[in-house]
Amino acid sequence: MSTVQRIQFYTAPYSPYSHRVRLALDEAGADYLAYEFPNTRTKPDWYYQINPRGRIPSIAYGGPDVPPEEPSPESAKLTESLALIEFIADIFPDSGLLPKDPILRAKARGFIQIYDSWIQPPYKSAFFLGEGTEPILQAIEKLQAALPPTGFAIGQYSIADIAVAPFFVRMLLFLRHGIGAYSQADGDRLREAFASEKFARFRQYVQDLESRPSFQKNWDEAQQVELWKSPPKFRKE
Ligand SMILES: N[C@@H](CCC(=O)N[C@@H](CS)C(=O)NCC(=O)O)C(=O)O
Repeated sequence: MSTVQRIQFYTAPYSPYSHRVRLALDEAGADYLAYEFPNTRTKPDWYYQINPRGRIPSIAYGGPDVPPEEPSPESAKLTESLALIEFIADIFPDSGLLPKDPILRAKARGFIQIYDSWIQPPYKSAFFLGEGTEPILQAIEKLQAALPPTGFAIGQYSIADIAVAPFFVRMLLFLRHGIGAYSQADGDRLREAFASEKFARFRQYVQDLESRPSFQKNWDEAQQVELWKSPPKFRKE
């Protein structure tokens, strides 16, 4: 089996996509170096050598011990949070983040696909664009139906839970603090719905995600509220 090489992780505290990777690294017990960008969307020129799209997260994997701002041509430049969490599961096979059983692997990937295809678009529309909240409620009902009666998405904690946790915990945080582009009436409707019996399974699932030690280690509610109070991408009416 190959030995794990140097992991230089590029991240920022506001970023839910980066949060996925941080959770995977900590769940796997990885040794890694983290470079934290401040809460700005602009990236320095050197960063485009690592991710030509200028997005976070990314990982420079392997190569010599260099400063994070001077990436070596010898490291592999890896991007896209879902690819990164699978990569971490691959290099730490004993972490169980991606089980060996092909059926469970397919279930984990399927759950992530449900999130990406069904939840992410109405979440963005409701919270970032203020385009109404009914579609996100319908989508979360579908996701609830994909969950087992108790516990994590595929039974054991896996990349499926890691992929959704940063988004669901932020979603409920935003609602508690009135953060987002939705109208007052839509916010009230969402809060009422999520507090109802119909969404009890979803609430429990998010609570389980949040209770995970790796999540607790990487979550500061007050900091998140501060970071998200007026991010440039929220379009308030
Ligand atoms: N599909 C990418 C999305 C990454 C992404 O959009 N990251 C945000 C931070 S959460 C970013 O870098 N935004 C910079 C920008 O908006 O210019 C992934 O899964 O890694």
